[in-house]
Amino acid sequence: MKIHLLSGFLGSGKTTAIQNAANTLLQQGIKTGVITNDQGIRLVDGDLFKNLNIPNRQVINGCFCCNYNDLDNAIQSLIEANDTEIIFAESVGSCTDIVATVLKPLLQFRPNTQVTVSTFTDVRLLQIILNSNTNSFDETVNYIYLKQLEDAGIIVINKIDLISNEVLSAIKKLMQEKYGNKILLYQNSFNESSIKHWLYTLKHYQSAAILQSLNIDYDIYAEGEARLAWFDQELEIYSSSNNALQQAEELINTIYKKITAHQYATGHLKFLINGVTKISFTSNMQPPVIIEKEPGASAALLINIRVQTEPQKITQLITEAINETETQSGCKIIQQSLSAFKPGYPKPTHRI
Ligand SMILES: Nc1nc2c(ncn2[C@@H]2O[C@H](COP(=O)(O)OP(=O)(O)OP(=O)(O)O)[C@@H](O)[C@H]2O)c(=O)[nH]1
Ligand SMILES: [Mg+2]
Repeated sequence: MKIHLLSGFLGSGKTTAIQNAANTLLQQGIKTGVITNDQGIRLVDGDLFKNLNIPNRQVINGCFCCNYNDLDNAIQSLIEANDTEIIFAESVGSCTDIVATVLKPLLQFRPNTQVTVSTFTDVRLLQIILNSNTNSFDETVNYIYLKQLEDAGIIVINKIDLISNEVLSAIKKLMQEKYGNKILLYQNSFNESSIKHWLYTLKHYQSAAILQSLNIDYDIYAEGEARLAWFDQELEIYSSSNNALQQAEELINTIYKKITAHQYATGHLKFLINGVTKISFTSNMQPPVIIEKEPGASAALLINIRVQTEPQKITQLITEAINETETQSGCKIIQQSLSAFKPGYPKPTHRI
């Protein structure tokens, strides 16, 4: 039995890599399962896997480390229900200290299990942070980012398809200097051979037991977590003109435009339309989204947002975006659920 833990900053591509890796393994007949995890209650990544027909469980309301028993129950449940041989477990993108609080407890309490940890990074943000160029995140958030890298056995430098060969060569040099003692993978998570190379590395990884627990200041970590507000909401859009998907697109773009106008540093804005179409924004510089539109009287929209501001400000911004979309397009938007908060002080169940 193998458990592959994924950590790494918000929007770095963990879910994308898991989806493609799980499909590759399932096609080979290997019983594979996925555990997603985030702050909040209604989670885009969790719903996505439900609809992809990949065996999955969720740990909600906070990170694996603070909900270790829920993680363990999810592992057990996948094993019992599906005879699962390989589990990918994706931790919250603002979480760190995984080696001490998740990997080592798993090795101790599940001694017959092999465990790996891969830390994902978006190569574009990595380049900014390594070059100490200013970015819009608070220094406590950047502290978490760097601790995630330090904590890794394997660092996956992801989205290399989005940079030039020159930039890639410079990053490789820097990473070798700073993290040359770790396994460094340069990946495009949409590319089959990239994913197969990551899977090969995970299969042959033997060094989990010698990974060192981090030396980390939990006060700074807690402050970084709290700087990034969490917001999740479920909406139903009703369209008298049979254009619900068009109106979902309008609402998504209005929310994104408002977040950009406020210059809130974006961790990740995720939207799931009708349980199947995932839309992601991971920076303040993306073009508006265009979705494939079929006529429809209603559409379900699940929103997950992690940006650097106060939760009430996000709630207010979403309310304004909903009102504007209703007025401009004549649709009716019903709010089914809402949860908005600052994540609390991390209190791991175990720390070894
Ligand atoms: N171009 C490119 N885009 C990628 C790659 N991997 C992921 N993405 C995109 O990056 C965005 C975020 O991807 P996710 O897989 O949701 O990221 P995540 O790390 O799971 O995000 P959180 O769960 O919020 O922490 C999505 O728009 C993906 O399509 C990649 O290798 N190349
Ligand atoms: Mg994810």
